[in-house]
Amino acid sequence: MSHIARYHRGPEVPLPILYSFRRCPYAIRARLALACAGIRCELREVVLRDKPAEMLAVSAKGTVPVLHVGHDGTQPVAQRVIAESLDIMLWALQQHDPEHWLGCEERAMALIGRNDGEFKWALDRYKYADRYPEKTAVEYREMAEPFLRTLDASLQHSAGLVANRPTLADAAIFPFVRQFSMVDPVWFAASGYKALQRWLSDWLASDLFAAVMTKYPPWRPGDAITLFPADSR
Ligand SMILES: N[C@@H](CCC(=O)N[C@@H](CS)C(=O)NCC(=O)O)C(=O)O
Repeated sequence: MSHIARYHRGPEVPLPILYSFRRCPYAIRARLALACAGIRCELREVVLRDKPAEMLAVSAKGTVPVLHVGHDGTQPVAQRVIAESLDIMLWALQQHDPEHWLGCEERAMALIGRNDGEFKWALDRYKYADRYPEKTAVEYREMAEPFLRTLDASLQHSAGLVANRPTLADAAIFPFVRQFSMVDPVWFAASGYKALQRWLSDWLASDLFAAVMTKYPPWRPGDAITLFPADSR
């Protein structure tokens, strides 16, 4: 199979390589944007405790996702490594934004900042409370709740978190709310966050989410190319 693929915009450029980890919420948000934008990649599934040297060679910080654009090929394409999930989302959507996820970046980025800051902090401790014995899991969960209340209040009035449609904010935040809900699904289902529950269910049931959650074996050098999204041609 050739390394040369077509972007939706036409010119022949090398296929970007996406280093990814299926369950990582940052990688999920990046895959959502790439799939939404219709950008084909070569997907390399990473095992976090055994990161490929090829990934570390382009991004020494060692987090996933990493998108390596212009790594190879016959055309003179500028090398570019994008090693932050939000930057990958913006890069993808700036090329093609069929669902209009862009357009309210200021409000989206403010909410995503809270997600990646205070909410992620509390989520990690709620999920792994045994590693953070200063407080109980319930106390950590309570520390996550102001953010959930903000989300739920927005969703009571609109279809998306910052607009009356799903946007960058929804795609970027959904994987973290999913992770939160999975810590104690019974508690989450019984909670008062009804609008948030509906929103989460809709994302979980979406074709887009299904398309980005295909299971792949860990990548090893020399493997045949794995195309992402799986049904892209
Ligand atoms: N700010 C980064 C965070 C990415 C991140 O922390 N990913 C985790 C996996 S969910 C990771 O790669 N951790 C490195 C490790 O566990 O070794 C982003 O938005 O891409």
